Amino acid sequence: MSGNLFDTIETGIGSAGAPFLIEPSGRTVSYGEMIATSGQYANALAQMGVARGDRVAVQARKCAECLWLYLACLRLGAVYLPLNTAYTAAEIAYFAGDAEPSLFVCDAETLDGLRQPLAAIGLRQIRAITAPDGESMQSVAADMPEEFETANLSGDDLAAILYTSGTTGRSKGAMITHENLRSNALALVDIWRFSAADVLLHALPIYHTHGLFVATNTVMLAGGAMLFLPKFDVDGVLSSLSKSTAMMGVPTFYIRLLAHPDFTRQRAEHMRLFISGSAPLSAEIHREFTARTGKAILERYGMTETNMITSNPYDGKRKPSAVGFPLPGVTARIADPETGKGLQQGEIGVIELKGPNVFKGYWRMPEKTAEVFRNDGHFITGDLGYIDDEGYFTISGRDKDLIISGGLNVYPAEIENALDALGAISESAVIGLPHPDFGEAVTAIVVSSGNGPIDEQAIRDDLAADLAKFKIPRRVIALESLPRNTMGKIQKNRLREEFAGLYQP
Ligand code: MCA
Ligand code: AMP
Repeated sequence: MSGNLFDTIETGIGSAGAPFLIEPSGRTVSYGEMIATSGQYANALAQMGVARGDRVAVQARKCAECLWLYLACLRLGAVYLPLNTAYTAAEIAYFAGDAEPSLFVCDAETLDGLRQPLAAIGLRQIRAITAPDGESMQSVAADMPEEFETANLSGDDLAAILYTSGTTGRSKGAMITHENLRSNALALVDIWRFSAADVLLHALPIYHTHGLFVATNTVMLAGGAMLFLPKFDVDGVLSSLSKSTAMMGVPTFYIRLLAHPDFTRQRAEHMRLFISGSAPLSAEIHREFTARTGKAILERYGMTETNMITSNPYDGKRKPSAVGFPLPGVTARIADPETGKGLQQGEIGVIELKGPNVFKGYWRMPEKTAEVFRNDGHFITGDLGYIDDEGYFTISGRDKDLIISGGLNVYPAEIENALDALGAISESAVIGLPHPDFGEAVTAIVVSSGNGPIDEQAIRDDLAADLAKFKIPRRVIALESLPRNTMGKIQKNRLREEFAGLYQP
């Protein structure tokens, strides 16, 4: 069989009439319709001149049409490049300039605003995903034949590029292959027992690994259905629980559900599985959830570059604060961050792994790719952890300067560079502080350049011109100077300690 992920999806479909996508309106799209529509979208892409290996960038609100486009890219052998809807035009221009997509797809409302910055970098083919005119992806696809011969690919061919920021420098496009996605989703179907009887409550965005690959690919390979909510909102989720069997979420989902009095044992009764990932789920929330519902959240751990790495067991103890065992086919170890030498059980080191899930490298950045692999082929995650006496992996910290806010990654260096470029600030340190809703909150500690007092809101507004909202510091705190060690390095730990209670109720 071809290495094309779509062929594996199609082979596994039991009946063409089985439901695939259920929208809040009640509209249900069957697997047969999904195959037909993705064929139309693939024909539309081909007619627009998109060829195998070409990138198709997409920044659009969550909708079924984005899924048809994703599947069409798989079928054609094009490379799907989803982008966070919060990204500003300046951020988009960087990604598009770097990835050089042959087509950019966006919402009808953002089309006009993006035309100029994209034209400035030479990108001319830009379309709305849906629009009343005849030019949108949806309109063009509607007139296309349903039959499309899915490209016969190698598993090593690219399926997607997802941008991840770095601790220094520019964002990097992680190149994900068909086999990365296929192997990972098959493992997840197996260990999480997904089947055609499942209905996944899908409330995640679909521009990241979690909502796009972990959720969607797993459901499709099992032949199950998805209840496709436009976004996470507690009321929408509460009213959908009785129609679902499983949910995947970031910790903020569970924090918000627990904060709602209507989230009761009875509401959750119908669900066989709640999964959490993308950020640490506190032991407190894990226990509170079990006390409320009688069910234990299954926590798993992954990364854009690797898809899912470890998971707590379906049967057996789902340990609070632990992320479980390596997935089938994945080998993971704890290593000395400096030397890469394997450490003993119980010792803290960096988590490293090998397996069919590990990406192909960063788009056009061979040196950056080389930096994240050991000579023996292990991928270096930058997450610190240990293996406990029962073999469970536990993440204890990060060997990378990263903040995770509501499941979204923010790299302090990017925000510090933007702050330092403002005339009012001479230097800055951006840190993550404990936040009751988002887990961590982006916080800027700054030193004034002496041209008057720091106006917190003005600084936030200035940053928001170019940076996505979730990256904007919730608070900007001015100090006389930043604490430094004898080497002159800013001591972020001291700042984190000093301001630890800033967001506590
Ligand atoms: C929205 N805002 C945020 C965030 N989301 N600020 C910080 N962090 C966020 N995550 C901003 C909004 O722009 C708004 O700004 C204000 O915060 C309040 O928004 P609110 O209505 O509370 O937010 P929301 O729309 O309800 O969204 C919160 C959310 C959402 C539901 C937690 O961020 C979300 O769906 N996160 C999931 C992200 C995810 O899928 N991560 C997976 C990455 P203002 O008030 O100024 O307008 S994949 C990954 O990490 C790996 C591979 C893995 O292991 O999965
Ligand atoms: P991303 O770059 O968006 O793929 O984010 C990947 C990072 O999210 C990992 O390197 C971890 O730091 C973090 N992460 C994902 N899942 C978990 C988890 N269950 N517990 C703690 N951190 C997690």
